[in-house]
Amino acid sequence: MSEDKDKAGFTRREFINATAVAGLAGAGLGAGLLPGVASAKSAKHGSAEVGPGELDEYYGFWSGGHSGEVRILGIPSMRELMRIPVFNVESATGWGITNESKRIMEGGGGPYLNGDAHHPHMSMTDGRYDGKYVFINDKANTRVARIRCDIMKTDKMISIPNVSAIHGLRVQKVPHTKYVFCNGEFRIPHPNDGRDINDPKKYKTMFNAIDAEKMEMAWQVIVDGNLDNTDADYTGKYACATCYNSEGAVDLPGMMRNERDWAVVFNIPRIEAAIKAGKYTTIGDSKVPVLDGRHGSDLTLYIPVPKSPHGLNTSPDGKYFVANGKLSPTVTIIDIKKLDDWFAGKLKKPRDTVVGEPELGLGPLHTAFDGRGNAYTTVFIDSQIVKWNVADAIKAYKGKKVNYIRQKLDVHYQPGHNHTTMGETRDADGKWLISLCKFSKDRFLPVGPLHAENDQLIDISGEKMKLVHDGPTFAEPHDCMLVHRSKMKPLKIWKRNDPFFADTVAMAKKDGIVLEKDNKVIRDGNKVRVYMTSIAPNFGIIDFKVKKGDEVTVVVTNMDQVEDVTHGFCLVNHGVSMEIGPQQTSSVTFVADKPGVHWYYCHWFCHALHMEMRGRMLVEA
Ligand code: CUK
Ligand code: CUA
Repeated sequence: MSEDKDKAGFTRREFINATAVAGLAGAGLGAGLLPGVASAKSAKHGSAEVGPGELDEYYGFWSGGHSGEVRILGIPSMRELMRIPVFNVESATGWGITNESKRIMEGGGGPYLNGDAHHPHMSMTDGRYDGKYVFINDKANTRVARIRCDIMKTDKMISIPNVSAIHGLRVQKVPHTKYVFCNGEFRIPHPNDGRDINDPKKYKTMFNAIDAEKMEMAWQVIVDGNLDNTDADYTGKYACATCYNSEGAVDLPGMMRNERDWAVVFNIPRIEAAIKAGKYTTIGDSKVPVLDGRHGSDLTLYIPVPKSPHGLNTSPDGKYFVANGKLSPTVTIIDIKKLDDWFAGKLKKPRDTVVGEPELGLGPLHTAFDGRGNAYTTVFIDSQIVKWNVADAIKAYKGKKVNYIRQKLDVHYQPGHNHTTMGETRDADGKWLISLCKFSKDRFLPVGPLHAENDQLIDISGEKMKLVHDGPTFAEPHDCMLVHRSKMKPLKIWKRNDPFFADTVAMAKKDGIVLEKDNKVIRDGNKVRVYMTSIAPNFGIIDFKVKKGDEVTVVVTNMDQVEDVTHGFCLVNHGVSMEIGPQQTSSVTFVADKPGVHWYYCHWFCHALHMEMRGRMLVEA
């Protein structure tokens, strides 16, 4: 089979050889020889097959659940392209080990060793993905992180004050993502300092808005009940969240008592005006403006919907919020225009904003849209995806005899989220649907008591949904989002002035170091800073001496300019590992507490002499 040639005229094999030869000669490849991306056709529409060397049409961003990470899959091939460590500590890249990643995790109150990532969502401008950031929640440690899509690394993390467990997360879609909205799920006393622990009536939770650009808290709104999922509208005026446990109970039977809970609507302009007018409080040491949005507030609207609703999804035509019933076989369609009427005092009852409540099956959890007026709802207990027509469901609610159900497709098994290509934006294109199934049971080779989950790819381009692929995944993608590749512009090589390692550059500057060429050891009391370059297959320093007990910081700058030539720095028996991409600077700090000879080596395969790319740390007793 012939290999595609890239722009520089190299085949893949020649490219690797060229790097190896250039390295052997002791010089990196000149910038003029940077290989481009192999030209590739994209997959045929309607086929999930993406041949060797061909590129996928969509980037899929998958949450990694309690693995704490985010994964990038190519769609429709379902090939896993990358893992982005976020709330987890990761061995290969040194996430949670390097100084650069630790600084980011400290912003979120960590590092913790675990996370529980549910909802990855991309920043938008005018209701369309802008390719800039992906935001993700951590339910386990009440954090929200941001991934920069040019480098596909986490660049900010914050800990959300005054709440416990961040669950639902979505971005403001219009006019642009000024806020990231996220739900505090569990109810706790305010402040949570030992008071009221035996009095659940005094527990509360809050709806939170984060300033997306600064990654700082903007405001919080106290609610009744427990917040679950959320989404924003296409006017920039409203966000809506599902809200269960209207009973305010702390045990399961108590939370099940009421027949109805709520979809809560947040009026963003009113919230902003209230803050401007100083009508807010703060809690404990936190300076974040806190508003009271409980029943009786004019900042919110509580729409009663059947029993413990779960997913909340906005239709891409901007007309409706859809709240998924979970313990009711229905979803509730809320007309967003009628919210204007409600807040203008023109409606009598909150339920007057409801225009449909189709019955779909047992356990509706999440709904996706195809941009052609159809919705696709996962029904967990029935293990199905139900395709239904929104306009017909609204007609049926008015009493017309129409069948709004278009098709029920078995999925395998027990689906949670589902997601369509571009489906949470104005650009919903109705090509592919992903069903994230919580159980795989018999679909794959058995691998012990712990099973893979099953992410299924469904072709929705025609009249009928068609299951085309089973994709096993590790714990536990709750949610995903599918972005057309035209929206993405990831870098191939780091920029030397990238803010990701700016603090390390500043430290080097204080030491009088030029990172791009200096190979020097600086002693500062019992602190030792080792600055070195790396060019395949050499580290700029192959041995350095320190004393037992020194705190050592190793800073490596990768001077290779060749795409895909990443080096590593791994110090044996010290728990030290880091990735250094082309033109990146990475650093790690540890205590040299073991006298003797300790080898460090490059652990990212970079060159024919990769095995030889190493050096010694000599620790004097
Ligand atoms: S939740 Cu998991 S299936 Cu966290 Cu979005 Cu619905
Ligand atoms: Cu450098 Cu392997």
